[in-house]
Amino acid sequence: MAEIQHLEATATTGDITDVLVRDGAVILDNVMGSDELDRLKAELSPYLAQSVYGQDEFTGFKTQRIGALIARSEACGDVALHPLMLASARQYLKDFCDDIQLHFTSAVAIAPGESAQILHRDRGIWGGYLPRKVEPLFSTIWALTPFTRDNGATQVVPGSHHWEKDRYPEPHEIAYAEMNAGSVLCYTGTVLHGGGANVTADEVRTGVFMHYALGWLRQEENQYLSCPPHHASKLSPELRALIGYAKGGYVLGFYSNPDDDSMKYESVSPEHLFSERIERFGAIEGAEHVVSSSMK
Ligand SMILES: O=C(O)CCC(=O)C(=O)O
Ligand SMILES: [Fe+2]
Repeated sequence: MAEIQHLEATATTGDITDVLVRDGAVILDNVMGSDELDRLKAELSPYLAQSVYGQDEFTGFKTQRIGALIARSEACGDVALHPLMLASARQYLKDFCDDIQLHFTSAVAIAPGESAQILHRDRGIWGGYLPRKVEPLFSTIWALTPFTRDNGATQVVPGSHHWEKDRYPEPHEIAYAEMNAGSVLCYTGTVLHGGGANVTADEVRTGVFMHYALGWLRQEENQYLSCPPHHASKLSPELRALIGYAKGGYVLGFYSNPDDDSMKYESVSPEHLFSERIERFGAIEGAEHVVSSSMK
């Protein structure tokens, strides 16, 4: 029977990325304490109390999914900025980008009677155009409730990020992300996985998803609409930059303010929207550098 390796919460970035390189998934046990869990549950429960179920087999007819977590929940902002997860995401994706961005936020609650989600690779959202040698994602699922094989723990196929595209796993190659509330599953965009079936009578399995992607890719959840500027203005500069209100390269992601007739905000970083003057990619290292990147 396949298994996902568990590490202690004291694991280092190197420990985490080593297992990810080998297996495509790893669980960190008991990272969050009960106070943090209570805060997350309190902030998310008003939304989860409404019945917004999936509308197809993939999203699950007995599965609730709510997004816009950065605008809706301060505690989720702290989860997104979790230092060990952020550092591990940056380390894991460093060969493919100058920096990462928050790509997707969701609370996913799988209710009794839900069937197993089809196994998939999350990188499929880009339609298969990304070369396989580019790993686009470092994803996390934080357990708000215990995850058990019976209540819908995520199915993961360790090692399948190295497989040929059309190889499908045998049942014994599928592992289940069983973990305590407060633990976190980290997995890559290329490993096969899917939500589990919930065969319990009365347990709902709830996870908070924070996915990080290469800074130059289109985000799965449109952060500028899920967290528009009047919400983003309440966030820390670091969180704002992480969700996309910052440039990702010399001319990547600039904006011009259409309402500013003084033309002061022409082709500037989104940070200017919030009166910040951080221009990480403001100056070029030299025209040669820009030209050589364009030739790669
Ligand atoms: O709910 C889960 O455990 C996984 C869901 C998933 O992989 C997805 O919706 O892409
Ligand atoms: Fe998925």
